[in-house]
Amino acid sequence: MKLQEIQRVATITKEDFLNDFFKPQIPLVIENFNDGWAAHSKWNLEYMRQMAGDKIVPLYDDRPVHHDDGFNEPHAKMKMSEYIDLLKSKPTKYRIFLWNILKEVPALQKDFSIPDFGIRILKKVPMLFFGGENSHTFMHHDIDFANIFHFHFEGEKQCVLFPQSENKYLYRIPFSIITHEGIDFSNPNYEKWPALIKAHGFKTTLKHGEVLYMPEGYWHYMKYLSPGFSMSLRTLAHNPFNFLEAAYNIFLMRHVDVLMRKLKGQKWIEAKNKRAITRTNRII
Ligand SMILES: O=C(O)CCC(=O)C(=O)O
Ligand SMILES: [Fe+2]
Repeated sequence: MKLQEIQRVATITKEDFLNDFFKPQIPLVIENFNDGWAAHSKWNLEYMRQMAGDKIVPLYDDRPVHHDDGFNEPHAKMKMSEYIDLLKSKPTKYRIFLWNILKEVPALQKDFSIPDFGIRILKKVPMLFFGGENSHTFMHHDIDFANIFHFHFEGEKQCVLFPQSENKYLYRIPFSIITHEGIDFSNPNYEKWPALIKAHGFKTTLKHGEVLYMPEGYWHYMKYLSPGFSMSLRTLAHNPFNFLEAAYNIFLMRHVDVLMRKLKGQKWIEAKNKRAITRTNRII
């Protein structure tokens, strides 16, 4: 893989963001984004314990997909305060994924406002993600091909991104939005995954207070180097082809996959994993 460092700016105007990053769909890190957000100084794991300690949170680890798993079904549950103790005491695979702030902890809304980057950010879906040291999310792209603004708090997070143009090298799983789960994108084994050598992507390490802009449909792998959390804000896909692809994913692809899991069970998962390998290796 050839990974280029994502461009960084201290701050950026709306015009420059639109012209230099949104229109050409280039990722960016804004280091000192601060719209007067209280979140900037307040948000850390201890504050989350105060605000949401008694909430029961859904947790995900990195176990491979199993046909019995529903779409985004959690692997464990515990109280937020216990989860934060766990994060702080030792490395853990458990992550919180797509936790809607408005639904779960509405009081957190007063700590941030929806920023104006010149594109319309959806107000109802600010999502939180938490992870322990060394936990990671599978390489995936979001099902809705959104533009994503990913605000990071506490700790450090390693990010590896690929545009959709690299799909053919990534061992994509059919009828899904992930790549083959056997790949470690923080240290890939090229003997096992030779096509990855040809993939061109981006990388960065996010620190507290930084915002990562991910263009539409960008693949992302994220590894928490230390315990921390992030909030993602999103816009609808602007490119009409991406918008159509999103609609196909949401209204058809997802349901076909669920149906086939029911009909064929684990064989369906195995067949998809195999197909990811044969169709990718064929092109090299
Ligand atoms: O940081 C994570 O755990 C995943 C973030 C993510 O996938 C997203 O913001 O879309
Ligand atoms: Fe994502």
